[in-house]
Amino acid sequence: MRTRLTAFALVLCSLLLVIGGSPTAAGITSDVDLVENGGFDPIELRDLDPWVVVNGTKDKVVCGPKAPPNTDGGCAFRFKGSSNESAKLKQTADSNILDEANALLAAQTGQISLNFDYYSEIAASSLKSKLVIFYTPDGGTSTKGKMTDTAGGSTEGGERDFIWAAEGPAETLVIPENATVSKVKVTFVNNSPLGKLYVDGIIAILIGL
Ligand SMILES: [Ca+2]
Ligand SMILES: [Ca+2]
Repeated sequence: MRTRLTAFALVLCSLLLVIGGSPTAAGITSDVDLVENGGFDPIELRDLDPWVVVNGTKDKVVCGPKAPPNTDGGCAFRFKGSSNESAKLKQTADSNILDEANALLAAQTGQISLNFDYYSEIAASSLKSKLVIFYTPDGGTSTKGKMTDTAGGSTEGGERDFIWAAEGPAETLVIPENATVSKVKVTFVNNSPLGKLYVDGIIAILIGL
């Protein structure tokens, strides 16, 4: 009987852990999403918020038949090139996200990565991505961390068959334990003279090391 009760207790504990998410041994959230609405879905909303478009010239969320084949969730953000194009898609993390990031960093070193999917049929396409973070190390002075990437050309998968391709800065940013984050901004800048290119599945994530 005792053995059976012990087994039952173990199963119950496992269930509670699963229901409660994926806490670390210390019970701290193991990762924080630094951007929201990285997928621009669902179709009914065509939702841009909380992203902001600057210098927009026909740059917007597109869904359904206006999105490329195999668009995850049905919607993506479309940049349309033009002469002197410098359209920006940007998002600044809100205070709730900063609070979550600082809670994670209170007990562990953090590491930030930026990934997204990119689709382009035009060889002249060029899209810069950038993540900037301002933080103050424990007892230190305000520090700026930055990582960038330039996605260029078409995403031809062979025989004029275009595909969604994974993109993003190859490096990651390491944020010291006990640092206080004051700002996180993710920006995409389109420098394409013509053609359309699409981004979707934008994920900027802070993990504990
Ligand atoms: Ca999507
Ligand atoms: Ca444009």
